[in-house]
Amino acid sequence: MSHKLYKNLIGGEWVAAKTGKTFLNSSPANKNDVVGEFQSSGADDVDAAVKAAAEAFKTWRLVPAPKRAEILYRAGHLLEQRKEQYAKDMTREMGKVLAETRGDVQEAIDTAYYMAGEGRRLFGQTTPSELPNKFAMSVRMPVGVCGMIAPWNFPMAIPSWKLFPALVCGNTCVIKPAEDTPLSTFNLVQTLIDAGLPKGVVNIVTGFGPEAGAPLVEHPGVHAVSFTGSSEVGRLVGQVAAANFKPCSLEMGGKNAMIVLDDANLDLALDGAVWGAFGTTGQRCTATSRIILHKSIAAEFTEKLVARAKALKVGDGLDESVEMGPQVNEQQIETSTKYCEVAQQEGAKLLCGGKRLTEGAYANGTFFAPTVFSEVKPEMRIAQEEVFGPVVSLIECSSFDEALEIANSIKYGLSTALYSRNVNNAYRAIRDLEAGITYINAPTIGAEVHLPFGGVKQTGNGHREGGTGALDFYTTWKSVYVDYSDKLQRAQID
Ligand code: UN1
Repeated sequence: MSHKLYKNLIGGEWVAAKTGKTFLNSSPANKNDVVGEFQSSGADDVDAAVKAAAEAFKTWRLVPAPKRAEILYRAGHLLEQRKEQYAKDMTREMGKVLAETRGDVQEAIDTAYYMAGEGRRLFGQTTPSELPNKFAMSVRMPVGVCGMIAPWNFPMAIPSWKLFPALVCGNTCVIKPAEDTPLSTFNLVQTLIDAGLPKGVVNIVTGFGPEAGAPLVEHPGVHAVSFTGSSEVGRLVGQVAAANFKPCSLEMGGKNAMIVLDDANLDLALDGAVWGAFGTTGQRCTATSRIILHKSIAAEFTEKLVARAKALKVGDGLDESVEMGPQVNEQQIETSTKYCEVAQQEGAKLLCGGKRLTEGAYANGTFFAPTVFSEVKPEMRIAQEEVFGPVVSLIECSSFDEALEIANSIKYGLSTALYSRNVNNAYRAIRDLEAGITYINAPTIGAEVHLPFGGVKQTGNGHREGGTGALDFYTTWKSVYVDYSDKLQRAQID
């Protein structure tokens, strides 16, 4: 089957990488289905893109924010019209089921409208001066050229979390999409171009981390870096950024716990567990990967969860009846396989799944069976390390206090959930769970775009995407003093 060749977008032109190399993007449901051929870029390509972004910044920063926002409104509208096609492209390139890829495009639409609204806000502060006849305020200024490295699990939503706030704030961008999902970034950026985005304001450089991602982080012309991905790579990104005093937003791993107490609505908790653990094939940084069960309901919950996991229809996400798609690539299958081995060596009990699916229609794809482990102890690796696959660990507890302690006994702190009908427990969970997100009677996944998204501990480095947190990252404060007294006034002295 013939496939399309995609080029980098630099200064508004589609150009081949100077490396002369390309790579193929194929479907995880069927490796023979080639989605497209993309540029395998290197440092020279990144350099050209950063220069184009720097040139575009000279004029883009001067476009009034409400006018910049109009482009986002139009892009949101176009995304609505293109939602179905872009969802199909996304399912084809990364595997998650159509209902979810539609949701992913919807998240970009939501972000477009939310951030477009910021065009007429971007609030700063006005505040009295300590001196007479003097006016004081703070205003948001764009940061400059922003380098963005995006993951494959939310191939349109997460690039939109990065691009849209950056743009409304007056920045220009160079984005490197994940090598597994470049097409969704192309679709997103094409929409911005069709909505009227000027040349060079967003540039795309495709390729792999070491060759294309590293030079983007290192480039002296990049003023801020936004990265979503593994903690391993995030640490490197953070180190390079720190050495250059570059603002750097890192959004990384999770080992998200759902606590189910003895007073929970068990059927509701089950629905939440299935969705939280196996939605997106477990490949969300917010995925439910630990379920902490009160011992009095553990047996019943476990039995029902295993039945639900076994009944899930796994297959090609383009088939509307499929409930769980493939994992994104061979590497993720290897990781899931490895953790299933490690868990069993540690003494966890495999209740279902635990292996790759290879028969029949699964033969050409990277499918992994929905997997449940019981008898997991909080300190086991399967309870501590991120798998990023359809693998969930059940841990028993005797009390709410113990559940909170287990939930917090990890290095990550992204999302958490409590199922309980006791309002006192709910408020304690909100206060005591060490995480950037806590859900009450809802699973660990499902963040909305107008609230801050991110985590504590090793999940992040203190920044937030979504909501006004994104504006804080993509702007820098300028404090302004206007003295209309016509004389020298000395702060702290006169
Ligand atoms: C991610 O897991 O990488 O909250 C992002 C959610 C989605 C975003 C997840 N809205 O699950």
